[in-house]
Amino acid sequence: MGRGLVNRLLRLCAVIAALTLPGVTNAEDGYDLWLRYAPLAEDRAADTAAALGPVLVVSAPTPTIAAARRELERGLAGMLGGHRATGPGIVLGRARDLEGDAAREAAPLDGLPPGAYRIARLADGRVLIAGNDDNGVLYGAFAFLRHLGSGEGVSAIGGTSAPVYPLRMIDHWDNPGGPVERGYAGRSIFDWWHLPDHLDPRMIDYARAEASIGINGVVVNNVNAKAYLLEPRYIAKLARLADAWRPYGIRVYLSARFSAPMEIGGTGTADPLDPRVRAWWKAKADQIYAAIPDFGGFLVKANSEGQPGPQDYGRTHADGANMMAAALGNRGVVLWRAFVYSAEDSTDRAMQAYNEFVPLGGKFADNVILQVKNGPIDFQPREPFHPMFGAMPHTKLMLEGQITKEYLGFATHLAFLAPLWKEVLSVDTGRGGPVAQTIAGMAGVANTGSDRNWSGSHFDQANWYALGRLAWDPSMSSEQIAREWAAQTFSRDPAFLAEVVPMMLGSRQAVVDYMTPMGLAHQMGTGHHYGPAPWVCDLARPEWNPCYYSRADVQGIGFDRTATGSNALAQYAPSVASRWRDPKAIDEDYLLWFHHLPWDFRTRSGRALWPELVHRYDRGVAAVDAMAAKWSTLAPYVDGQRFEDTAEFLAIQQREARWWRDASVAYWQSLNHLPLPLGAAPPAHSLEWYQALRFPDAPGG
Ligand code: BDP
Repeated sequence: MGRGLVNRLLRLCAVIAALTLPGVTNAEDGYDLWLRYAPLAEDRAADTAAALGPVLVVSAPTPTIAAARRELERGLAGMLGGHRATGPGIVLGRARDLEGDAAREAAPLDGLPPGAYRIARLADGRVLIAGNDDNGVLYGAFAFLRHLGSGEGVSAIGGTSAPVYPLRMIDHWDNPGGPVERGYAGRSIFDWWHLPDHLDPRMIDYARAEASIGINGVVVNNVNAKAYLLEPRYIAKLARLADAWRPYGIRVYLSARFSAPMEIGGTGTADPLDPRVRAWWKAKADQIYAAIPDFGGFLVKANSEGQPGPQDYGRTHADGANMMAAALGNRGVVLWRAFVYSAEDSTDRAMQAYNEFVPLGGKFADNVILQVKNGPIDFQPREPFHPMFGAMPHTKLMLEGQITKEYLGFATHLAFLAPLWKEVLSVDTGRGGPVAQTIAGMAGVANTGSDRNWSGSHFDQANWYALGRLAWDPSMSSEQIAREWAAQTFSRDPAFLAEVVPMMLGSRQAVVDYMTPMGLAHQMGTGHHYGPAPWVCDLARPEWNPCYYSRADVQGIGFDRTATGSNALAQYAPSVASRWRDPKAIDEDYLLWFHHLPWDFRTRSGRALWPELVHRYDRGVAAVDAMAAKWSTLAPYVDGQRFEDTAEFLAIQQREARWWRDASVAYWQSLNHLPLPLGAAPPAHSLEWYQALRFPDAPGG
């Protein structure tokens, strides 16, 4: 019997076993995300019901307070099962509306930023959920449910929490017709066609999900934007969404095409210094604010990958951004993307954004925020942090992460991204502290789509969740995020969490290992980025080619970014650069990002570079096998459909991890002509076989 068949039989037995266990239902499809509010264990439910009671709202029932109350009642109804809450009650409201004991308990909220909340137990046994504004009340309600849902007892729940960043955003790369750029979860969730007359109820569940993790801004359309989204008919549609989401503390933003005044305004130019252009944007902003008084602002991708921008008129990014910022005034912000690299610029692509933006430091208006990807290339499985972080102390920057896994196996591969973002947030820039301290906010490129489970896979919901949690508090550990997500989403059983949390925490490193170990990057297939294509070297622009990044040949591999090469290292603070300058001292996760080395370079394991690389590819494949084996033991804790969905995806990941490893090894061998290290399996197919694979149907392109 083959391994595949054995695995399938084992899984089938596990599913049958699970269905006979109490507490595991079979009717879940992932739609409820982490907001399932599954019944607490019998004892816990009884205790909790006795400790809680009716929700007593002390503030005027604004739509946000009403939403908080509804959510509490819904969550408690779910988690208490059949038990009636008979305790003294839950006091819910804004701090300033509280009196006596409750007001005293809410005092720590004084001076905290918008959205802060406090949960406490009053002397008379009532639970207090107080916010320092309406949104704080809502966030407090969700937090209370999250604690209960993660398995904490009422008496253990309490404390004050405030968002670290004012900007906590989700950027959708949704195109209005339905396709989602780099989307692997079906089509867009936004039904522009029926808006504004019909609002899909899913939009409310969407807002609940975002609010539950503290997201307070949503960009509804692709950065490669269509100008017509700024036309009045779309403003009306957007206004309906804004109205629906306002109670959930969400402001809407639009990706704005820089050439829109020409395309839909007849200005004949989009030159940011031209008075007609300036007047057009001002009038456009006024028109939007008339319909959406709390419109968040514009996200702009300019002079990047063929998008129009101020440089088309000999102007700078600051000229362009400031012009749009002036149109918004103090009503909103311009999120100007720093993801730029140019066909005319032959310097190392990793250096181009820094080169273009850092000289403009301090020249941006107060309501401009530069949105910078976590690393200097493009959402790779691992990149060093972007050198712009910390390098522009007089300009606001925010971090952009990609929740949708364009470069990490799409929705199919299990890769928990909190460790990726934490790695960047916590690294010391050498210029004013860790990245987390140099930024004004976080944005994540959405992974949502029309799939029932929203994210294309059950475990990819965790990445959406993690982005929100880290934008609220970047000091949270990946482990804590994984634990609370898994408890709410699957099972609170400690035995389940003890297995699934470590599995999640190791999953991203596994992807790094089997795709692009030791600092390799961008070895993915052309266009769609699905699967390995390290051999591609004939595309028109050098930096579109995987060979540009690997620089592999008969002698060695890696991109020399030291002084003997592109000197990208010089863009980092001296304290950081000095850590990375020496290939013997650098963290080997970044080795080939910064160094071109001979295949026989001695790595820290004692192995030469070539066997070390093969070792890491194999380690990645083995880690996926281990995840699949682990998951197959977890059926007793997970409902049938979600268990099986995940098991099937893990089987795909096992196959594709081998594909990545084998195709990469075969290609490097064709260059270095070195034998495989002792014990390493030869690739399953010839290099030509891998090179001949084509994927015209790959999603997300
Ligand atoms: C790249 C994607 C491309 C995006 C671009 C961006 O491949 O689809 O438009 O980033 O961030 O990762 O603008």
